[in-house]
Amino acid sequence: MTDWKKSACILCENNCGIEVQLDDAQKHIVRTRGDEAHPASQGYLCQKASRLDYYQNGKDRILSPLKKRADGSFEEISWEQAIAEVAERFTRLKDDFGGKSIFYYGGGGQGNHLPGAYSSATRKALGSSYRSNALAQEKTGEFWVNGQMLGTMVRGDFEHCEVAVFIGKNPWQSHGIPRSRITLKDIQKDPSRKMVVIDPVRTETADMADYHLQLKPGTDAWLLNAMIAIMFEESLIDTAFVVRHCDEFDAVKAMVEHVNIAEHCLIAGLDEALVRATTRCIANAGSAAFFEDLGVQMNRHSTVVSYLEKLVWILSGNFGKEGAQYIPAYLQNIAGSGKSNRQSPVVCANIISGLVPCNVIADEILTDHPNRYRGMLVESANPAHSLAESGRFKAALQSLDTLVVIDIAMSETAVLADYILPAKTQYEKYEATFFNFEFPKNYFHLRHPLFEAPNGPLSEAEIHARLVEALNVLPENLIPDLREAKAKGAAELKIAFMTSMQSNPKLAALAPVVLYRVLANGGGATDNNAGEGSVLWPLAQMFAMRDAESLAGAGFEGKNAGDELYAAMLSEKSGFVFAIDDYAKSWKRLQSNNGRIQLATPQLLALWQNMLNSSVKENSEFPLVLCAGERRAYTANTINRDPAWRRKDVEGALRVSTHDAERLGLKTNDKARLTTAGGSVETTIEVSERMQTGHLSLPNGAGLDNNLREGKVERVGIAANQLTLASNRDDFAGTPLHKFVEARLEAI
Ligand SMILES: Nc1nc2c(c(=O)[nH]1)N[C@H]1C(S)=C(S)[C@@H](COP(=O)(O)OP(=O)(O)OC[C@H]3O[C@@H](n4cnc5c(=O)[nH]c(N)nc54)[C@H](O)[C@@H]3O)O[C@H]1N2
Ligand SMILES: Nc1nc2c(c(=O)[nH]1)N[C@H]1C(S)=C(S)[C@@H](COP(=O)(O)OP(=O)(O)OC[C@H]3O[C@@H](n4cnc5c(=O)[nH]c(N)nc54)[C@H](O)[C@@H]3O)O[C@H]1N2
Ligand code: SF4
Ligand SMILES: [Mo]
Repeated sequence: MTDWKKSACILCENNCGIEVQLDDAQKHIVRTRGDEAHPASQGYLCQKASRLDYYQNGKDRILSPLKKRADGSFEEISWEQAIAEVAERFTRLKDDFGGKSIFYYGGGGQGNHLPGAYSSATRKALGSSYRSNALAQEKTGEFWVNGQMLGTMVRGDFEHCEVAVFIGKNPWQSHGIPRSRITLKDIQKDPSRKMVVIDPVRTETADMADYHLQLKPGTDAWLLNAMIAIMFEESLIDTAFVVRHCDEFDAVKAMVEHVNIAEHCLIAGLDEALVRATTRCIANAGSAAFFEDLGVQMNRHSTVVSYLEKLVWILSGNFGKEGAQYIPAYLQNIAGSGKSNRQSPVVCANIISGLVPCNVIADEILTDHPNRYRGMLVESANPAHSLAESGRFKAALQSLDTLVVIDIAMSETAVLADYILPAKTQYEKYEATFFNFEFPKNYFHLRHPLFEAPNGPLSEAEIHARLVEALNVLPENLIPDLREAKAKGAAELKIAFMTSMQSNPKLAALAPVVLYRVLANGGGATDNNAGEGSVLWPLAQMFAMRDAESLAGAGFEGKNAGDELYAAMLSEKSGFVFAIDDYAKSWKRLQSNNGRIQLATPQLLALWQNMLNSSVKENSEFPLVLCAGERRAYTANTINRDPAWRRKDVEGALRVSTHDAERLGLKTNDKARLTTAGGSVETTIEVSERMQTGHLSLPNGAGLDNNLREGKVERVGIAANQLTLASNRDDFAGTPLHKFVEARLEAI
């Protein structure tokens, strides 16, 4: 076994720091422990991190570029041929139909965000302007609401809050806050702190809560209306905060006047006294941190719920102070502006933060509309499995003129491609994420390669550099000139780079691959050789200009602060703190027009009114509600493809309440038929006391197809999106309502 090497776990957005030992052949991860020196995770790991070798040595790895033959099988081709033909096919689409006909999907998953940075160059070179990724099937509604109210994203300070509120979020399993289980236990142990969980399921997190509002699935909008109305009725509003910092209070007040608290609690299936006690607990606390996640973001009225959730913490004065909501420093803002000033070309869906709603992509392809998408580049994503109504989405991918997939493995998406470009795994290259949202200290971690890559795969940085070169968009002398400047020193390079970008604004978009070619001439990350980390150089310089104060707080000061930050990015193998703020900083980061929080806008009010006008209807054909994709002990999207990685619940059973199971005569391990408007499957049952009557739950990421290339497909478990419909989506943001899939269940 080798020495302990540092990296990070890539199975969820926490990216906990790890130390691993490899086998003698340097092929496998044989031991894993938490990296105590990592500034965010501090040695913390959950049970999934010990299973990372299932990723590194995963099923169905692709080692050579592949081209689809007419008979549907794949032919191995050289990189020269692959790059030339992909560039040629996309160029033809661009010439015939415009670059807008080439759609880009993906760019990064739970552990890898550098590919997305490099792909921006390829997209620019192709003139491709429509894109999307998983954020547009979960977070875009919230991004837009944040944009309306605050002009930027926010997070909650769970480390220091008096009251923690989780709505549609199960951090015990899904994490999302650093060292989740330790933070949850700290709150539970401290009698002066409280935990509120709003979830129809009695989750592991709910077990720890002081207040568990176990509402009926899909009724959060009614519950939150009741809570806001209670705040008005019981004078629980932080009036001083509202007067000082907020606009449009009267508009909210006018809306709430029509809310009947008792009726709304009844719709949510909750005891009014409990809702009142919970509301008081939140509003009277010195501070409260909130986390809303998929349980509401993939559910009925999701955009309105995001809005009402924010009203609760704003009206109770929980922003810009310790233990409340904050705006973190960022290197790369993955949430975007939250603005929606563009629509998709075929169905005119709202594009939020630059992302086309995932649920309309198939509609934008399966049409004869002249502006339909005709080509697609998919990278680090598996939309054929992860997007709603996979049958129809696969048909859409197959009907494209050209589909190119950059992946490490033969995924459900890759198998449909005309060309597959094999990538190095996240442990064979420099890699990082921009999931760093902590505050007042924020950190960044560039991971160094653990393994030598096998012959064949390339990093995305190299793939995009080759594609951009093949598209003939770089001025001939640019790279030699910049390399010459680099040889003279960092200051010379900076001047030469800035001058070339200013002289030709079109070049700025190609900067990632330009810098990769200049900074990363092979090998490891040293002062002037940054591997795939090259794209961090401009991010470091821009952060130094944008947020010198926070950077100085972390010890990077003076005119070379940007260079020093970049050097630390390359050298700090456990990650490091790049920004330290004080709590008041969130106020300076507000991006609303007048520096005040907007409690209402005409669009928000219109959505809210629509929700209040709506009603809850029973569906006699599908009387149950299925949560299609919940996070469990051994789920991790489709990052680990081999079902054997799960230590338990290998198949991913359908969880059914005791009452429903008795009614249907079902026991754990029985088979049953689950039917929705989208499909019908046979599934294994787990009777669970955690579930309420009428509610069913399937895990996410199960039902993967192994052995796709050989054609002898092996599938274990249910792929949740066999059962979902793309039309089951939020009216405004277009995000799927996967947590509210009407269903019926029958014993077999
Ligand atoms: N183990 C594991 N962790 C993960 C991931 C993984 O695949 N596996 N994926 C990561 C990713 S990509 C994401 S986006 C996050 C998601 O993290 P979460 O959002 O926490 O994950 P989910 O389990 O999908 O949904 C959260 C909760 O919503 C509840 N819920 C269902 N219906 C309703 C409802 O009507 N109202 C309310 N209030 N709640 C409801 C469910 O019971 C569940 O407990 O997790 C990340 N972490
Ligand atoms: N019904 C239902 N559907 C859901 C959800 C749900 O709860 N219910 N959850 C949704 C959520 S929140 C999310 S985030 C999405 C996730 O869905 P996707 O965004 O599609 O992400 P993954 O499934 O993780 O797929 C990642 C792909 O990247 C590949 N990969 C891994 N490492 C690398 C690399 O270094 N380079 C390249 N090029 N490729 C790599 C993997 O092999 C895999 O094919 O799923 C969503 N789909
Ligand atoms: S899966 Fe567990 S160990 Fe891995 S990053 Fe998430 S919380 Fe950390
Ligand atoms: Mo996600």
